[in-house]
Parts: sequence; C-alpha cells; structure tokens
Amino acid sequence: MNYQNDLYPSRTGDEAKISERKSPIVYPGGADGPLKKDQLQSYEDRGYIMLENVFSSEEVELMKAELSQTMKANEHRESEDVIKEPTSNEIRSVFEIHKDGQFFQRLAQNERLIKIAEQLLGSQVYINQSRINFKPGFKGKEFYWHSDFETWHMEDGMPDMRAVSCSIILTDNHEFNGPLMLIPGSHKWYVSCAGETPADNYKSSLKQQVAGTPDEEGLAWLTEQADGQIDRATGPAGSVLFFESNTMHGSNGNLSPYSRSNVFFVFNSVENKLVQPFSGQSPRPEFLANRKSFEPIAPQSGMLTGMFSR
Ligand code: 6CS
Ligand code: FE
Repeated sequence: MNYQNDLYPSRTGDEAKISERKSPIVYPGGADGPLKKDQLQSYEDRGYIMLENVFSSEEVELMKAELSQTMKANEHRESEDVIKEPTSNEIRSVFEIHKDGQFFQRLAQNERLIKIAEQLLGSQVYINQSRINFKPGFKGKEFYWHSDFETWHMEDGMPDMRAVSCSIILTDNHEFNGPLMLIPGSHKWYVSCAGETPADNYKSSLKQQVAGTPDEEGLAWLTEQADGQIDRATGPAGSVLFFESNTMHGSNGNLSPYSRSNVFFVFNSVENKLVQPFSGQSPRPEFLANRKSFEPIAPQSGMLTGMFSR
C-alpha cells in the first residue's frame, strides 16, 4: 500500500463507504477569471458548469476537421492510446492529443479554457490527460457511473481533488445521443469503492470500468441527496463543460444516427502534481497520466481559425 498521506483511501478490500469531501471545490486565490459569482456558485453547488458559445461555428468546423483527421490517422493503428468500442472496432477515444504539436496543443492552451481552470483551481495549471471521445452513432456504448478522481487518485497518484475536466462539445449533445450524465452535488462526497485494483486495470477499464465503480446503494444515496436529479450535459457544438474531478458521471449508449464527439482536457493544479499511485501499484502509462511535464500552461489568446492550414 502507498503510505503517503492518503486523504481519500479506496479499494481497500472493505465494503464501499461514503465520506464527506475534505477539499475545497472552487479554490481560493484564483485570479479574477471569466466566471461570474453566480457561475462559480453553481459550479460549487452542482460540481459542473456548461458554458455555451465559447467557440464560434467556424472554430467548431475546424475542430471537427481535426477530429476526423485524427480518427482517420488512427483507424488502423493498434496502440494502447487508441481505445476501441467494447463491441465493435469503432474508435471510442484517442488519448494524448495535446501532444500533436499542432492544433490540439494550441487548443489546450487557449485562454478561454485555461483562465477558467486557473480560476476554479486557484493556481496555474498543466495538462494531466487529454483525449478525443467519438461516441459514434448506433455503436457508442454506455459508460458506467464513476468518479474520475477516484481512479486518478488510486491509479495515477493524484493527491487531492484539485483538477477539472474540460469537455469541448464538437457535435450537438442531445438527450438522445448519449450525453454525459452527472449527479449534481455528488462531488461533495467521496465514494470509497469496494474491492481491489487489478494489475494493468487500464487495459480493460477504458472500455468498461469495473474496479473503482461505486455500489448501487451509494449511487442511490447520492441521487437522493440531489433530490432525485440526474443532469445531462446537453448543449450545442461550441459549448464547453467544466466538471469537477470528483463529480459522479456516466453516459448512456448512443442509439441515434448522430455521433457525440467531444475533446476532453484534464487540467490539474500545479500544486497537485502526481505522486506514487495510492493503490501501491506501478503508475499507469504516460498517455493516461502526465508525469513528465508539469510546466504551467501560459494561456494563449486569439481565435483558432487560421492557426494551421491543413
Ligand atoms: O481512467 C481514466 O483516466 C479515464 N476514465 C474515465 C472513465 N473517465 C476519465 C478518464 O478519462
Ligand atoms: Fe470519466
């Protein structure tokens, strides 16, 4: 076991249990960022915020062109950082897109994302993980409920809840094409999961997560705390969803003809750098958890259009 000061033990082989969050949600000391007081309060209360029209339709078209380039470049690539759907050869996710040295690297540094992440985390930030989620029409499968932080803490050694996931909506997210579902307020509780962490868990967990998923009783309790509410992150392309590292989320399958594609960056506070995994196992590969470059991101201004001609 990893005996560092473990704020949030989990998968200790015992029964699942729920404890109160110990960490701030919106951290103090964040520069006066773009979010207004009511937006910060909403994020504090619900554990996420959906901002519409962050990117223009031209910028979205550019992102979608880059997305299909990435999909084409990876469709026959057998590599750990290309995750296929559990029941088809369709690509589900491509990781580490912020290292493309081009478009997605610049997108990840855009001030419209960075300044909000800095405001929420109360510090400068760096990228912990990036991926494109494709969720193809008809074949995009569901993803069961989980807290990202619980996985990142146990399997990547993320010490505290001081990271934020940023999902850029590239194709309209409707009720019917498998949008992300979130239990509002669930970020205020930590579900310590039962069981242990299997070796090389990531080789299966990215297709279908089992270890580190909460029990049904705990999920029912969290939903009751939210007065029976389960929110869906629906919104037009160009919107951006910021959700707290510990907000319980999952998604239904996509039975519609319309893909549900997002670009996903995880910003971690420079005060929350990864240490040894709290599971006591060896760290997951670099494409899942950046352990090499903790350089704070300098926010870049400007529009995405015209940045790179393909
Ligand atoms: O294991 C991970 O890091 C990833 N897994 C899920 C289900 N969501 C967050 C993260 O990208
Ligand atoms: Fe997740």
